[in-house]
Amino acid sequence: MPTRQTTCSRDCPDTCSLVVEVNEQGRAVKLRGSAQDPVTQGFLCERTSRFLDRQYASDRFTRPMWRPHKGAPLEPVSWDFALDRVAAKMLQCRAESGPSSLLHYRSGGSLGLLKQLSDLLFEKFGPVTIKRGDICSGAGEAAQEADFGVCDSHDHLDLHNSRSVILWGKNVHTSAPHLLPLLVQLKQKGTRLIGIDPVRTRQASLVDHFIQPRPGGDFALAMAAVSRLLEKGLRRDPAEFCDHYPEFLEMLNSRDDWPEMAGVSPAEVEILAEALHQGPASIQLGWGMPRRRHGAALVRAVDALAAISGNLGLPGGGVSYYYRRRSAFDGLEIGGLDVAPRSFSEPCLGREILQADPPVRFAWVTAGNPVSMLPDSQSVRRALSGLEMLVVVETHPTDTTDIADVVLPTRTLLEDEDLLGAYGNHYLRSSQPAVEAPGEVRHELWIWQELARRLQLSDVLEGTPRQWKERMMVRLRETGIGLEDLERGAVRNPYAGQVLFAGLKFPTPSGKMQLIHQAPEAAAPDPEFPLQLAAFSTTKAQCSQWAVSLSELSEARVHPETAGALPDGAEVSLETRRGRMTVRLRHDDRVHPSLVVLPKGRMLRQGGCVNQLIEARETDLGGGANYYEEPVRLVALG
Ligand SMILES: Nc1nc2c(c(=O)[nH]1)N[C@H]1C(S)=C(S)[C@@H](COP(=O)(O)OP(=O)(O)OC[C@H]3O[C@@H](n4cnc5c(=O)[nH]c(N)nc54)[C@H](O)[C@@H]3O)O[C@H]1N2
Ligand SMILES: Nc1nc2c(c(=O)[nH]1)N[C@H]1C(S)=C(S)[C@@H](COP(=O)(O)OP(=O)(O)OC[C@H]3O[C@@H](n4cnc5c(=O)[nH]c(N)nc54)[C@H](O)[C@@H]3O)O[C@H]1N2
Ligand code: SF4
Ligand SMILES: [Mo]
Repeated sequence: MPTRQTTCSRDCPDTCSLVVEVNEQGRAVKLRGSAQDPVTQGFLCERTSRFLDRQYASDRFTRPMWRPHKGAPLEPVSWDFALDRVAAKMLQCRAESGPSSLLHYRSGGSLGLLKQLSDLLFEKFGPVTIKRGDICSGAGEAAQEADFGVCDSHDHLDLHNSRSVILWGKNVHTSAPHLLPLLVQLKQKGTRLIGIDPVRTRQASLVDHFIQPRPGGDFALAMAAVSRLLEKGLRRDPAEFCDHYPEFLEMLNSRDDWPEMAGVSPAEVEILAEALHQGPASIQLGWGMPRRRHGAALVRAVDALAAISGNLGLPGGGVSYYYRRRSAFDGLEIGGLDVAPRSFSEPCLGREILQADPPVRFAWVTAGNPVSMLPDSQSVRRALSGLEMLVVVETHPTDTTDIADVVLPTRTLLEDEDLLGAYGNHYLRSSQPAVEAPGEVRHELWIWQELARRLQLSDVLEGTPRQWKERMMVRLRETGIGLEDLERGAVRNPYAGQVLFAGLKFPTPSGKMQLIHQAPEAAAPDPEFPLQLAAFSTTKAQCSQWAVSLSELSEARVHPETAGALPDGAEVSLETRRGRMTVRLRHDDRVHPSLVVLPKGRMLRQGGCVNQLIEARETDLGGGANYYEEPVRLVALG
């Protein structure tokens, strides 16, 4: 059967090269991972292995849809009908209330580089109101930028130089599966693997040592390990390459109960400290861990631990969190927050729209499902429902399209044409259509160009997708890499080094690493809601895009001790200060006793969404969302 090659554009660190088997009718019949791609290595994750069910789902949007009035069902209309009305409303809002009365919201439904052109159009039209911060990795990125001056990672193959690899809050089996073969290989050759997670994930059976701190206990764990390292003796004086070392020591010495605070034993601290002391040790930080109130402080504490233990700037070391996936491509001239007349905190989007003065009248949402995925779903729903016009560019129905006035159908990852960097490796890839889009589905660039024409901005986005890809390849061409090379397969980013901060030089104003020197305040316990609610990724879903049919109720996993008299399988009420939701209880002794774990991604339209229970709050830095520490209680259904 003929095959076509493209790239998975989902919000996932791996960015796999896909091989699509296409039959004579032009229908994709099988998806495989490319064996030629050094990261993909011939296999796909569970959710994309099942993507053909989603690709050919009967509820796929294949025509523009229009809601004649609020509450009415969506009706199919022509592109001209839909875009004429959208453009007229945009011009009206700008003329009557200024550009800040329009909101542009783009999330991570596709990580294609061309998706930024939507930002460009809305900036040229306005600039309009945009989001500020980042619910996904905002806190972690801001933490590393504060410490190192940049948030980037060692090459993943540099792990071959590590004596120990510490998987800190990183659920590789679920959210970065293509790192697994490398970890297995490293283990076989004797690299020591350590996992740190409040949930004993499948990783516990892979690693040599699994440490299960209390959720958010990572700051204290890092401090406990630094204390132990100081007792062992340091290889190099941190003051030579770090600012604020005396203040850091003062903070460290302000208490002596760090292991108890972290909820770990001195023996576990010793395992961690010894691995770092021997070095080289690489810390692989998960993207999830910093999604809590003091998320950035946790990352900064881990960065400090790596610095003081002598594991920065050398092969096999480093704290790898996010790979700068756009860095090799030429950027677009977008001013972003510098020019936006107004920005709303992404985690608090619902409340910010509801309180906006002057009010928001129009919103354009693309590549996201904010009603289900942002904290406090109900306020997001109320805020977006109350606008004069909500336009959503989508492939499939969501909680957000359920309240949209206009839905514009766009291509799936098998139909798309774009460029991709990865946030879990240093490879660059291209996507090109493996199958034709059905019905009246259009590439997003076509949608923006048609809109631009109606807004008298035709010149802003001129060009085909391929021409735009070429425009982003100028710097790469200078190194001899062309678009044709990316279309043939993954190419390593020639601008990314193997190792960061060689010679212990940091791109900070002083040239030194910045040590955190203020401990976060512990949250006051909430006796009425004594547990913490968190919803983590599962292998069955990509955020709100499920690959399996869902059971009637969401499952809440709790430690049997925590469940007490509530039996396994019982229907219980999960209650926070924001609301309540009926869930099925599952006893699971791998979950830390203070946690209630739900799957991330279920929608309101699927019988309940965890984010309806989660308050909208920002993290300490970077405008992240505090998703993982919502005070909660379990109540028997009477
Ligand atoms: N299958 C699947 N894969 C995905 C996604 C998906 O929805 N499904 N989502 C994608 C997205 S959007 C992203 S951002 C990435 C990353 O996706 P994330 O879901 O952010 O995954 P992880 O980085 O593995 O972070 C989650 C891990 O952090 C642990 N954790 C939580 N709190 C703490 C803590 O306080 N301390 C420590 N040490 N650990 C903690 C959790 O128990 C869990 O094992 O993955 C992508 N991959
Ligand atoms: N409780 C809780 N909530 C969380 C998290 C958590 O851990 N716990 N994780 C958070 C994280 S890390 C993230 S990144 C966010 C993710 O939140 P979102 O980015 O909103 O993620 P999705 O639910 O995947 O929604 C993306 C939508 O884009 C659509 N789409 C796919 N391809 C395209 C395309 O090419 N163009 C357009 N226009 N649309 C496309 C998909 O059909 C899908 O409906 O959720 C956050 N929400
Ligand atoms: S979602 Fe991630 S692991 Fe799955 S195919 Fe896409 S890039 Fe690969
Ligand atoms: Mo994310």
